[in-house]
Amino acid sequence: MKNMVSFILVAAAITLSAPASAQFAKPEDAIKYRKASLSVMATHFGRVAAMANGRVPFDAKAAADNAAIAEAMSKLPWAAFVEGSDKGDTKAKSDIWSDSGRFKDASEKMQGEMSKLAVAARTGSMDSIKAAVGATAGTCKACHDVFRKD
Ligand code: ASC
Repeated sequence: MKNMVSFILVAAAITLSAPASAQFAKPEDAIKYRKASLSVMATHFGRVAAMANGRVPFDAKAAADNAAIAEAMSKLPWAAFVEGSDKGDTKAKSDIWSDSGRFKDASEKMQGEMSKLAVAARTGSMDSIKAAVGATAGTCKACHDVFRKD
């Protein structure tokens, strides 16, 4: 039993620490994956933002549900910025790989603000949601300004 538990832990550690490139057969697959996860994130973030901006009536449950999905999605794109996926159907700038520390920092800022938005949405406070939507959108833009081609 102890051996079995050890085996499972070792297998999980190897899987989670496998190079990101090993999770995608081709660079195009990684590009598709990160675009898809960013697109789903933007869709659900946008639904919360629409409420915060008064374009859509406020619905506390919908805001919390959408923010939770956006938060989950915010964790996904980064493993798909694999080496060699700067070419192809992508607006990713090569700085993502040459200045990877700065890119990681930018991605972590966004994830942090998106998590705060999910917390704010669970409280149901429109003022907190508005502030968190603004802060989150700021982190999206900051990263796009530096790392995305027009
Ligand atoms: C969004 C979205 C982005 C950001 C950005 C913020 O809703 O899809 O990329 O906000 O426009 O400036």
